[in-house]
Amino acid sequence: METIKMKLIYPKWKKLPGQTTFNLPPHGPVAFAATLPEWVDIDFVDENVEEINFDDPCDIVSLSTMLSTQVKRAWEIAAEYHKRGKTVLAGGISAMLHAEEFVNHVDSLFLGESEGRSEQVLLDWKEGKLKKVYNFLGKQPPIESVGPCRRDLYKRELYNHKGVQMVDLFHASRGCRFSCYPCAVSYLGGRKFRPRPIDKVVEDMAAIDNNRLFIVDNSLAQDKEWEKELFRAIAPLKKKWISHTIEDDPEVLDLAGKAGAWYVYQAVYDTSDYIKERVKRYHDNGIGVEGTILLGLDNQTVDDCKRLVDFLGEIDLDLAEFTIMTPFPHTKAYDDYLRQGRIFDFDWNHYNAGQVVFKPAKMTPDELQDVYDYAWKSFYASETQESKMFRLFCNVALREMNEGTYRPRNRALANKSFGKDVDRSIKTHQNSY
Ligand code: B12
Ligand code: SF4
Repeated sequence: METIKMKLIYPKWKKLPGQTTFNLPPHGPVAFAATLPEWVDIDFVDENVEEINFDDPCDIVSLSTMLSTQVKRAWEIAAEYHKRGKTVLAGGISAMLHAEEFVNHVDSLFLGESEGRSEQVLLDWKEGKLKKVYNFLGKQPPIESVGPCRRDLYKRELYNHKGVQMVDLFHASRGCRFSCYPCAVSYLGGRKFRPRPIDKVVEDMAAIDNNRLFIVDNSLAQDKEWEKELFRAIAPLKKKWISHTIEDDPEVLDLAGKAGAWYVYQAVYDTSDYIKERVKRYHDNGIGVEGTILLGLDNQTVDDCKRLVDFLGEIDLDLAEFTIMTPFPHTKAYDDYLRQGRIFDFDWNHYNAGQVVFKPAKMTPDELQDVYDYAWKSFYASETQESKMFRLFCNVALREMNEGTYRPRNRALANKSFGKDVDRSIKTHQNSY
């Protein structure tokens, strides 16, 4: 088959004002790239870290989007390529969540997971029979068909934050059996937990030339036996990893800690002793905790939000991330608020979880915006986010030094950025758990 050149683009999205500015290598585009036949030569551009040269020669353009805040930029990019007479395909999470509008901006929209399916799309295009929509929503391919991502497409030097090695994104499972109110995952993945075969996970993970990973699975609290098997199997790889929630079970947490769990994103939704002890149990197993705190739920007043923020000081979180309740399309929240006439802003660039786009039940939109600003300022008043992150980084680097796997990307740059001898600081740092 004659080789074709594809320009694969991950459109830019704007970081929230309070957020640190590092960029992680995006997962969707390289997972999609892995499903393309070998006769496709890919030129990958992550617009968050480099500019697009619209005049680079290519036969076809593919856009891969994850967040709602990327879709309008994706449409601008498509328009630029249309001016140059190129065919534009699109896929990815927010292409699915905004499909009704997206389809008007591209030549072909792909909905669903692409394993075993992308070659046919390109063959259709070659024969001049490209369909406007390829809809595989609700029809997931066999999980065994998920293979290693095309990580060779990353320009590694662009993901080097202040000389510190960033994480690689990794999938050990797909789907989620839960269906939480503000979440779109059940719409995307069909409300079914789909674990990958453990031997494939180990093989795939071992081949990644990076000791630090973000296991992006929706939740590691879905199948205890699989989790235990997974953690036992990956422990010898000595990787260090971030993840979403891990099952609250003594044996699972113990195995997770031994398998290299570095820190987790854990929802902090109330001020109960349960949450306090949950955080402690992670720490007891050497696992850090970044609390994720959603503000603006229908049962919350301004005082409730402030009480929740104060409570964070008592539970010894390593980091906290605050988000404003946002009714993302294809969530229960969106359906309810829309029906109740409470959504007043449909500009998808504002759907970044840092801006109020709906009328909260027990406060005004301005009050919610203010309490969100208060939360960030208050939590990081005594120690900056950068400094807290550095401590988490020290924890992992210390463990790596002890295991002989420590490999800073750029020592000189790290020392300059942090204004100190980073390696010495790590060694003298007291592990906080
Ligand atoms: C990893 C992740 C993140 C990472 C992203 C890191 C990075 N640089 O990529 C981080 C932690 C930064 C993140 C942040 C947020 N996230 Co997030 N995140 C995810 C998560 C868990 C996985 C995404 C992923 O990597 N999927 C794996 C890849 C392989 O899947 P995929 O992209 O669908 O790709 C497949 C297909 O779509 C297809 N495909 C992909 N591209 C293309 C292109 C073409 C042309 C074709 C044909 C096919 C195709 O092929 C692939 C293989 O089958 C999803 C949930 C989920 N399960 O998807 C939420 C999710 C995307 N996030 C979400 C949210 C809410 C957020 C936050 C707003 C909330 C928060 N504070 O955490 C923030 C962002 C706000 C901000 N301004 O900071 C929402 C979406 C919201 C929205 N509509 O914008 C999701 C869906 C979860 C949810 N709760 O509903 N997130
Ligand atoms: S991915 Fe997380 S928030 Fe979404 S349904 Fe599953 S458990 Fe709930």
